[in-house]
Amino acid sequence: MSKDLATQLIEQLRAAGVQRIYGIVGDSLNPIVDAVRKTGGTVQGGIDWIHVRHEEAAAFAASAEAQLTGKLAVCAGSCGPGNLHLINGLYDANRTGAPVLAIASHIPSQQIGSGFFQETHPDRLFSECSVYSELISTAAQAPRVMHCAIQHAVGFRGVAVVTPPGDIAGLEAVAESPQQTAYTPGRLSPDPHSVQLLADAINAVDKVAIFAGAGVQGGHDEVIQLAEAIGAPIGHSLRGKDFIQYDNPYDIGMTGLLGYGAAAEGINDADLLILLGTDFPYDQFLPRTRTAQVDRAAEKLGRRTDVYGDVLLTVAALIPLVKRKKNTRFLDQMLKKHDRLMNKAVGAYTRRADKLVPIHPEYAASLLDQVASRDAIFTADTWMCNVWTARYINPLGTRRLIGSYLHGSMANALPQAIGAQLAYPGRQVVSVSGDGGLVDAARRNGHRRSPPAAAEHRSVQQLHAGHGQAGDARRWAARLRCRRTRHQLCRGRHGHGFSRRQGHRPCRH
Ligand SMILES: Cc1ncc(C[n+]2csc(CCOP(=O)(O)OP(=O)(O)O)c2C)c(N)n1
Ligand SMILES: [Mg+2]
Repeated sequence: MSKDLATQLIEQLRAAGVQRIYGIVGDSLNPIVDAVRKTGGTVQGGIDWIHVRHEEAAAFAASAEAQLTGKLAVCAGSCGPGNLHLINGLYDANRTGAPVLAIASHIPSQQIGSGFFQETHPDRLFSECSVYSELISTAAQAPRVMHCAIQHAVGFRGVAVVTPPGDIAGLEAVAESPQQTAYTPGRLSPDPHSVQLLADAINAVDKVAIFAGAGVQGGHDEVIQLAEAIGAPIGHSLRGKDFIQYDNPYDIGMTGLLGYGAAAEGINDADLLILLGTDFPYDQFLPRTRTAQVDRAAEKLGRRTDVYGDVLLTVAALIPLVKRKKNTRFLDQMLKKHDRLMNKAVGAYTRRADKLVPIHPEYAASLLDQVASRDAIFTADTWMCNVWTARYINPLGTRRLIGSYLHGSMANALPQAIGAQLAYPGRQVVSVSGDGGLVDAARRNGHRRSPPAAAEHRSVQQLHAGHGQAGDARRWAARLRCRRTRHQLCRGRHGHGFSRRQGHRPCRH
């Protein structure tokens, strides 16, 4: 076969359905970049190269794409510092279970181990933030490594890293590529005995509460049905929000650092708390005993009345085994309390707030909820933007909200929004960025102040929360429907909160 190895590796990615690679071109990565160029881009059924100005943005964008589509997404960095810049975004992707493949190219193969210019050991470096990380040493080995990397990323839902030295990527391809089979994730059926034990535990007590995480995705109706049968209020984690908060008459909000509503009390007052598809890390917000857990990640089980299985299948198996609870006093109390708290604490920030100066970010977030489209994708920066989006954005079952929820990196929202917009060009994408996160993301994208979400990605809408100069939340909100605009609620150096003074950038339409 007369093609170079880089071309073969890129063909394998094409066969796996990859449409774009995020990264920065250069030195050891050039054979790969050239192979991408030769595909002619997506207009010719090939792969697009999406240029970023810092590889961390490449990893976050690929991660967002993978999280939203559930499919493999790819980023790349050249040897040494180039792929070191990927690492924060890759940690985030791996923790979040996003199937991302990173091409971390390497120094010339004959120099490995000599302390050469830019030398690192990517296969070792990335081992902690990946499910697979392998050095490519020969042309004969390469297609198998690429195949294994793809399978690991999609099968184990995490990051796979392949490390081709630049000279090896330029060698002639010598081995056939393994056949790329379509991968459809299956569901994990629970052991009936464990389900019976959980049903017994539920039947033995009066007050049961549910805490739902991202693992409830696809099981919304079954969880609601279970809650109805056993009179259980449902709290949720931030990652569970998209999949359980909508159309949920038993919703009592969130607990933990970003908590609101009656979830904290509901969880603590229950005789039994059932954790569904969540590995909520904050022990101090969970009761120490009286918990049961359902999860398909075996490594997260073992401390409770556990069931190893998919939430959907486990809950469906559980429903016929639980005795319907006639006494719904606990549920009624919690729902009433939740209602009161939502009105008093959460609602208070948005009532009669339209005249307040500076404009409250809660009010801006509530406007955003009203005017954003029904299938909008929101990305939120770590910390206060998480709080505001968690409280005021309604998922509706059709929207998506992602952030750096497990890794907690700042400056994630803008690059994630770029990945989301490229994956879904027809959907509205809104990045809700902190001023700190925005400046950080801006610097990485080579701008002195606020980034235009890169000229080529202007359809991303940005809501900036932060300091100083201003826009007007209502004007911004009214224009949100106007595509290709960027409006800043705030930007600058001094003071907190939103201001309605000077500096509003006019809509470019
Ligand atoms: C990469 C990184 N650096 C530092 C931190 C620590 N940190 C967490 S939130 C935060 C402030 C973020 O500021 P901003 O984006 O303006 O958010 P807000 O002020 O709205 O909370 C910092 C520095 C982090 N989580 N990640
Ligand atoms: Mg800030």
